[in-house]
Amino acid sequence: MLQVPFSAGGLGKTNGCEDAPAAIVAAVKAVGAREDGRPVHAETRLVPVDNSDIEVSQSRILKAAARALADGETPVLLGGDHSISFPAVSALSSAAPGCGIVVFDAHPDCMDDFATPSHEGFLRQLVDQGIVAPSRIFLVGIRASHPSETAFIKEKGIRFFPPARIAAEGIDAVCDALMESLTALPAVHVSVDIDCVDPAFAPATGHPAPAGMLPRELLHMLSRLRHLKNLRSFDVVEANPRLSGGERTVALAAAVVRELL
Ligand SMILES: [Mn+2]
Repeated sequence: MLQVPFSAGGLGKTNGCEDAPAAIVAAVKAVGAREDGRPVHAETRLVPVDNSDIEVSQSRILKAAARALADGETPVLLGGDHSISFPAVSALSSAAPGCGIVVFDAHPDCMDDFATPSHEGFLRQLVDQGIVAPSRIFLVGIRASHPSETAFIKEKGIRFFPPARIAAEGIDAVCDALMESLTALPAVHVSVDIDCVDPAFAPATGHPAPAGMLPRELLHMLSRLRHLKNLRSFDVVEANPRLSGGERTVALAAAVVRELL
């Protein structure tokens, strides 16, 4: 696990997310096994980010992820705000051109940033900078889009699976469709923004959106996705231990991480 205590990509709305990596690691170690009983190895490294310098931090995150990939590891990045996915995916895209990305999130994170990728706009920048083709991006749990984001997603043909579709079609049907698209790709990154889950279960996050996924739905999808042979890296982001309900949000983030290790 790579601890990435970075919150400066949240435009002031994610202060406190820098406390999440250490809290998640502690919660992972406290249980120490996946739900099926298999022990998890909670080896961690700290990525030396600087919360007063976004660009320096992003380049250090990229370097850490690239090194892990080069060493044949499957990096699991613990954020931090969602902007850390930009360097994480950039590293995978260099190592495995043509890679895809699955993002579990309440929001599409496709706002127009104009500057360094933020937690609201990292996905748009991955597309606009040609780092990931929109046809290889899959959004799960989306339910709170700005009209400009909806327009961007539709124009680019990015596929998305809102909670309403999961409710109507069933979790396994959605998972089957997703996995069929993913198996052919050279590599896949999975990003879990904890706000994909309903705020009843994960309240301590910067932009909670009602009527989200159930924790069980998320864990079920992840337990299926982890069987893909081309899954090469992960991140878990946007938990904020300083907000109300921080403990149960961190505990859920840790449960997600354990399923991915
Ligand atoms: Mn997000």
